[in-house]
Amino acid sequence: MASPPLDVDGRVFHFGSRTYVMAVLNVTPDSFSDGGRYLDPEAAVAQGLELARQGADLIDVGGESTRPGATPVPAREELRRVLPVVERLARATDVPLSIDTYKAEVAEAALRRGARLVNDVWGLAADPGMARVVARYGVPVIVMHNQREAVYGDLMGEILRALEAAVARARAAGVGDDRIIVDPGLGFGKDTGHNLEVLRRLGELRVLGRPILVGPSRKRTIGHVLGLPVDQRLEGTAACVALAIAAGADVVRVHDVEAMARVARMADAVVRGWPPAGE
Ligand code: HH2
Repeated sequence: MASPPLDVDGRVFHFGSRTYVMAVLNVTPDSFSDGGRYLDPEAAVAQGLELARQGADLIDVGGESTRPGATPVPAREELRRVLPVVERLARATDVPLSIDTYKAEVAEAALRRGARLVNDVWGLAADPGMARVVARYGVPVIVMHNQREAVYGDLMGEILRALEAAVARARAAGVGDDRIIVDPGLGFGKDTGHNLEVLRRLGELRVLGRPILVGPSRKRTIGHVLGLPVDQRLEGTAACVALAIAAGADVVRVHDVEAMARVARMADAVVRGWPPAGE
């Protein structure tokens, strides 16, 4: 059964009717694929507007790279990077902004300046204040599975249990039941075999009864399979996006918005029927 509709500041997401596209906007010097390109707030805002033009349903602004080996960033520096961009972009576009952070202080400051969702790659477990901030602002939250070591006895079972625990943390803090989106965390504490298996078995996350977000975009698994550098992973990303949709994804987090919005629309026509409801 489809998850209930999600109202994000007046924009309603009807999960099940189509796949939604979350655009990546990294305001970092070291993100694995777009690091350094949008450090200047002006360039970041211009890129945000371009992503909106290309069809983004959400724009995910991040100020700290989470790629393996990236240098951790203190909250002060993360705030310095993201706040000017969130503040200006929120005024310049109607597309809801999410803040990609696991720090409550960064999330709260971004929410005050116009962000409308929180994307936490540590599933509300890294900062004890995070769930409370999400609840206080009444915003939706993406809880992602993550762990340090790529070691599993039962891959999907362990991801499911960890996501259940993240959902429980959100609910215990008072986050509305219909405001929690789950994400298996491709590339986070997972090797290539794990990532491929997660994509293949994504539909198993449906038992959680939440919208599913997945972020395969340009990731290392694609590089491993195809033997291609990060700037040549468009087709690999497209294959993952289409198959994720067939397996039950509701939202895809991508860098190449125009191309992946087309891939999603085509995959939706096959998976969800044609013509789309409401057209
Ligand atoms: N992947 C990245 C960052 N944030 N958030 C969610 N919910 N799901 C993901 O799969 C995910 C995420 C990593 O990608 P990117 O932002 O491009 O790189 P970096 O972490 O190097 O900035």
